[in-house]
Amino acid sequence: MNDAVPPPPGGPVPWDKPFALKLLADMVRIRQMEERCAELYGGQKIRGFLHLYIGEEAIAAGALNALRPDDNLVATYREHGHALVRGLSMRSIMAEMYGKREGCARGRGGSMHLFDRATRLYGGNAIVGGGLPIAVGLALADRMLGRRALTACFFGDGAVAEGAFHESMNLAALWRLPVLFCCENNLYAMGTAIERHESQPDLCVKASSYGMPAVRVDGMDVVATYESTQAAAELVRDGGGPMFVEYRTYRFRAHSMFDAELYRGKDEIERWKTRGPIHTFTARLKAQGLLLEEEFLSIEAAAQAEVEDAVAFAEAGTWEPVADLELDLTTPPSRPEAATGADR
Ligand SMILES: Cc1ncc(C[n+]2csc(CCOP(=O)(O)OP(=O)(O)O)c2C)c(N)n1
Ligand SMILES: [Mg+2]
Repeated sequence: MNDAVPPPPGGPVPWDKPFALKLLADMVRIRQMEERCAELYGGQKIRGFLHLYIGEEAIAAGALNALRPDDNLVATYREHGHALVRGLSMRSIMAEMYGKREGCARGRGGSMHLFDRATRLYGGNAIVGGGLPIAVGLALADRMLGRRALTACFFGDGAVAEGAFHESMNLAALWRLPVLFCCENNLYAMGTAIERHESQPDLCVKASSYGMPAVRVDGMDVVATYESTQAAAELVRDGGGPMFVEYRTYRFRAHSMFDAELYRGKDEIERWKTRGPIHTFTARLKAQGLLLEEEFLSIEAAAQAEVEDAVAFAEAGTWEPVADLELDLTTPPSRPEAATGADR
């Protein structure tokens, strides 16, 4: 139960028009891509697991635009938006969703494992908390190589209850590694509300106990996510050690495509929708004279065209031949027919 819904984000947008519209466009692109993914899932074009980010777009759009191309990125299974803002083409994301060879992980990863070395996206990850030790390792490697970059590690509130979270926070703080811990606190881990899985539901208090600075940010306000991530990233890059940013957010859709949502009321979802990151930001830009209705419509139309192009690309993509199935295996598969009597 999460009854307390703060007022919608508001106030002046401190950016020039091109930058403000870029961040708006990023949120719209994520939203439209994922709404199409939901339809494609219904049509069994996308199969397996699918976790939508709808409602949470201001985090990926704001935080990732505040990073530099040299920074590493580690994400979760709810990472479609992160991949898109990071610069992966929507085509390569959509083809990966389909499981086609033209996808960013050659169709072997699917929705939960978008990966792209060129943009330093070191993966979505199906394991809750699984990205945190990877992020600490990447940051340690950077330190040893003398690279001045940080590793931004995104994870949900549910990861805070995992051992990997504590081990990673401890080592990163002890060794003052350049990790930006980005917690997307959407108040639920699957069907479990945060008060039911955390002994200390104030996640900043928990993070501070490791001796690293922690800030809470309105994760539905793209101005706040950008500004606070940029400030935190500067500190981390300048050798200030790791930092923890808690983005308070809310997902508007079910946890995944298999979730009857019996753990929260429709009224709660509706109240959080008043804080929707796209419509509140759009209203602020219009009030400030930074956005005209026709400009908004053309942003939407461009996103729609990009989505349809990506779907056509994925449809035209190819399946990996069965003969290639053993590619990339590091251990030769054991074959029962080749086993000797001694093996048995
Ligand atoms: C180690 C591990 N335990 C359990 C699961 C099953 N599981 C999948 S998602 C999830 C909830 C995670 O919630 P949170 O970290 O808050 O992320 P959100 O889905 O809210 O973005 C769980 C428990 C898993 N994938 N990995
Ligand atoms: Mg969560």
